[in-house]
Amino acid sequence: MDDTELLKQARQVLDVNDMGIWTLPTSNGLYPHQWLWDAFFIAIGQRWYDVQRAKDEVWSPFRAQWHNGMVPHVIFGAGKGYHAGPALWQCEVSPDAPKYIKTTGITQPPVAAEAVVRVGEVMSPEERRTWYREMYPRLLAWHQWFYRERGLGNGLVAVVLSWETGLDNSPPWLEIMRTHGMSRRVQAMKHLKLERFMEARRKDTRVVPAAERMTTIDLNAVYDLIKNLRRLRYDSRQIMAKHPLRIADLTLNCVLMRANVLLAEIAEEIGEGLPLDIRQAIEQAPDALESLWDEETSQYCCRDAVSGKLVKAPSIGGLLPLYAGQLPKARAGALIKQLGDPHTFGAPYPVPSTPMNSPLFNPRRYWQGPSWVNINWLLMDGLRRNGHADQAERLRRRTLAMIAGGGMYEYYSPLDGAPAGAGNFSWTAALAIDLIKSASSARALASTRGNRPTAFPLGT
Ligand code: 9WN
Repeated sequence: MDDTELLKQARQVLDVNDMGIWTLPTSNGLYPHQWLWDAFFIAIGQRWYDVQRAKDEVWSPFRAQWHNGMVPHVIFGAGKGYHAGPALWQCEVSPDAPKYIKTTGITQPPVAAEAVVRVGEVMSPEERRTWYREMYPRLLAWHQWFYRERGLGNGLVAVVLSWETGLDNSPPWLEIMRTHGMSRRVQAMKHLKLERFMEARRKDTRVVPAAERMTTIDLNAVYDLIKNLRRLRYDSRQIMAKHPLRIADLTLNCVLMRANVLLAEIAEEIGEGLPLDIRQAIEQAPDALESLWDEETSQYCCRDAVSGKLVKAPSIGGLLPLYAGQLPKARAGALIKQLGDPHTFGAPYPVPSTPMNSPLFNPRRYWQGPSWVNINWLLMDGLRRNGHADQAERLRRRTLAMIAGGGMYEYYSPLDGAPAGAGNFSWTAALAIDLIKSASSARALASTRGNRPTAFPLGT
């Protein structure tokens, strides 16, 4: 399939999923509401054919921003059949939740600043400043929420549910959840082998094969952790003292580190002074990231903030420091080596979400192996900023070939490229558009961004 046909198909998916000012992640029924980081990836594609629509997409999750600044991971609409709907979350227990719109009580990686800048790139400087002025206070309130309410005091922030990482079912979180995130109910369920009985009640596996989703035990553990957050009224002081899972997650922290630098660019362009907390977070980022490096296994890891230990089960999150900023050469080199290693991440259809030699690797179960287009996009951006434009270009071409071969799916087997998960998937479509369009417009974009700094050194 050539690029013209791919662009046409991608556009069709986005049009079908378009809800006016926001977009469904998929029209196959698996995710019938608005998801947070999906919206930002979607806008990055929409900017190429409708700037106003892209602005709406970026802005729309902020209509549900909590009073404390958090932007929720799902904004519920009229869609039916989602397995973890408003009745499970009951966010009205929190005085911080918005009154007139139902949401979940957690967040997702803050790709918003990235989307604000990307959409700003295709505007005139004047339009861009207006756009930045509109978005800056909202972004700032969210970033400040992370440090005020989830800060671990060392430049890292805590994540309290795997769903906040966006990589919901990835090995570090499976390890964490299975060792100390299982409620008594779930332990009993496992002990009494009730999994099969519970399986019949699942809604998600009516749409996508069970082998491509979380196991029933793990999903029930997530439900019970949500109920615990609800019991603590989504109050961060309570959560940071009493919730069993508080993790310095790599994916979310890497995205936040990059987002802070982009926020600084935005602030500079509109003549705003960045507050001290965010400036401090930017200063602390190199050491914070280095504290997650494990010499023994030569990889970046998540850290369990409760036990203080590194969580060593490897996942694609371990490569995302490339996206966080400009890494020390030795560290970037180690990650790039892994990216090409045929035993770990160097798969025929890039990039597996779990290394292929991990005991938890499964090519079709979500986040336990399949390749995802949004992660590839983040890696390409990181590779470029770390001086590996050639690798980024190779990944771009192979990602587009994977989409062309399999269709606009949620994820793909890294072994044979077979599509899996939900079809008609919006961020795959949007990022396919971006991967095609941005390559042909690279020079034009560089001139609209002027000489603003894009590299952020994370050590030497
Ligand atoms: C829970 C919507 C979301 C993505 C996540 C992905 C998946 C939801 C689910 O779908 O998560 O948030 O029910 O499995 O893991 O990254 O944002 O596309």
